[in-house]
Amino acid sequence: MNPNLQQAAWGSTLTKNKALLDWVGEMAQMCQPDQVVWCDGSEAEKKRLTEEAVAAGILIPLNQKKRPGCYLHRSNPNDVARVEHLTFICTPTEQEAGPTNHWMAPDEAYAKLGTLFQGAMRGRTMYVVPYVMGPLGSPFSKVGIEITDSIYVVLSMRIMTRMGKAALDMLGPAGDFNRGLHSTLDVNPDRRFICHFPQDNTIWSIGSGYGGNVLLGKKCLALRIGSYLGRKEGWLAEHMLILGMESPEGQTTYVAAAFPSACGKTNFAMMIPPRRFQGWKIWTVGDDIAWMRVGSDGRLWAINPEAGYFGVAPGTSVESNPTAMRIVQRDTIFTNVAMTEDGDVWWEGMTPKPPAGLTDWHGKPFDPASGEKSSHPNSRFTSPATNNLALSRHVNDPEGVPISAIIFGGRRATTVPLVLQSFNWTHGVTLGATMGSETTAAATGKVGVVRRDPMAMLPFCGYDMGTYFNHWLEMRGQIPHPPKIFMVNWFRKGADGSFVWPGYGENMRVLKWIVDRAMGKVGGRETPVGWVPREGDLDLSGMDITPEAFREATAVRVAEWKKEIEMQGEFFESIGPTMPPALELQRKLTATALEYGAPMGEP
Ligand code: OXD
Ligand code: MN
Repeated sequence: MNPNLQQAAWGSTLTKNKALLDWVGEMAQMCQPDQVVWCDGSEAEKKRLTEEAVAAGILIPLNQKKRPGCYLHRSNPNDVARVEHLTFICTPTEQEAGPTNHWMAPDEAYAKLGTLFQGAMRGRTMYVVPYVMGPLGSPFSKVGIEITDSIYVVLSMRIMTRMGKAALDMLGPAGDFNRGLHSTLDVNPDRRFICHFPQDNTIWSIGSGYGGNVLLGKKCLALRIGSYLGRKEGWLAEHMLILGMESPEGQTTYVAAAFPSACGKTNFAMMIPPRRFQGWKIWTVGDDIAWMRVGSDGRLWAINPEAGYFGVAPGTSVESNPTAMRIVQRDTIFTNVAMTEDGDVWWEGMTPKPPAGLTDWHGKPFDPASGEKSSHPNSRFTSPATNNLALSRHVNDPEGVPISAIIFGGRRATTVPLVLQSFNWTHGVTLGATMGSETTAAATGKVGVVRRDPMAMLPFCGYDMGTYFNHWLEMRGQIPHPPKIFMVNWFRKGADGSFVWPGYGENMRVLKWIVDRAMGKVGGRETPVGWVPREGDLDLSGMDITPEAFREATAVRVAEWKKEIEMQGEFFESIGPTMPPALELQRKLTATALEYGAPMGEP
């Protein structure tokens, strides 16, 4: 290796950690960058890198009067989303990765990607990005180092994580850090791989610049490697938002909620209660990921490992999420949104009509008559959590916040009521394990097929799904005071095809019932599939909903559920031999209750 480079890889003034210096040296040897830059996370570094990114056309400055500190990034059009078919779990055996993951043998993956990484950074800078997932100094937190050749990644990691010198200080001389290596290479889908090596606490990502594939702290470490570590160490890494609901008396109750990607987690985590709930507040702890452990008081405590939001832009508006609209007002990197004539941003759903003179996400003049979208449907904003006026003051608490309820949210046009409380932990785990969305004709040609997304973790569980369900079941034995488990469905449709529940801020009413149930303060109706609110149990005052619509929203129909239970059986079978018998027994129990409990089914 060129001696200057050797010096740069080895000669960091930021750390003396031998394991880290050795590894960076080894990666530099393989990737052969022109220089190695260790990131300290300082303001001066941010300024320097932003200027470089602007000069290179990687970031386009937006109107600094309207959006101070905001930039637009346009990705390669072939690189706009996570790539599940190119995402691999590289465990020694295929069984460990399980039937829901793509698997590659570790030796094969290291060899295949190693060939691609060989000389990949020639003519480029290698950035070494130390970061912490979780509050600094928390025993829950994990240190990662991401090596990347992308300034966009460095600047995004600076927003999404606690990044820089503080991470190295927290690591000290320990060798226990996640080793992340990333190169955009030539952004060619044929040379794009996202490989996870749970046993080595290592991630190699090549050929992409898209956030979910390359901000390695997020989906790769906090969920895929995190879930593996969680099982090994006795905790849970989940695709869940965390929020606190504060009553007018000042009492705050925390819940964690899992919804599939792009199903409104960010909106729910930042919900503004309707007028009827004057004096109530929702505080955001996190909008995407929760790490949960048993606290010394026997309750389940959660931290948000992230420090920012990587939110979907389209559909975000003053109506759907006023808090997010304020968050993106400053210090935000927008990816693949449209730009207005005066250097502001716009996306579908921000306002009813696009402003004149838009530039689309490809950088071309936008013609609203073209039938195209001005912004990519998966265009994003990357913003610091500190921009959030509703940010919980407990986000940096090393122990996190105590969770009173866990919510699983499906996207079902039929069958699943607005809200359902499980009878017990095993039943709750079954509700989570069978979460799913009904496909539409537009998506698959088959209407009413349910795509299961257990616990919203299908793309993110770093090991075998049946073993993951078992870990959830086993956690019960460790939690003397477990949270109550619920399922919600904002997406049920009536006979006319329209949504029966208005959603958004009105979901506060459902949340209030959930929290009151968790505290044993409110009634409900027992059905064969769980508890649902009766009329009068849910506060509907000041809301425009007819009693018929409410009954429709909360109906449990025996015929629909019998079909559902049968489909769940097929899904459980697909999980294979590690599927826990307890969940299958629970499914059969529900089938029996449906058989004998028909009168309870209809309201
Ligand atoms: C996701 C995301 O894809 O959070 O779930 O970006
Ligand atoms: Mn997500």
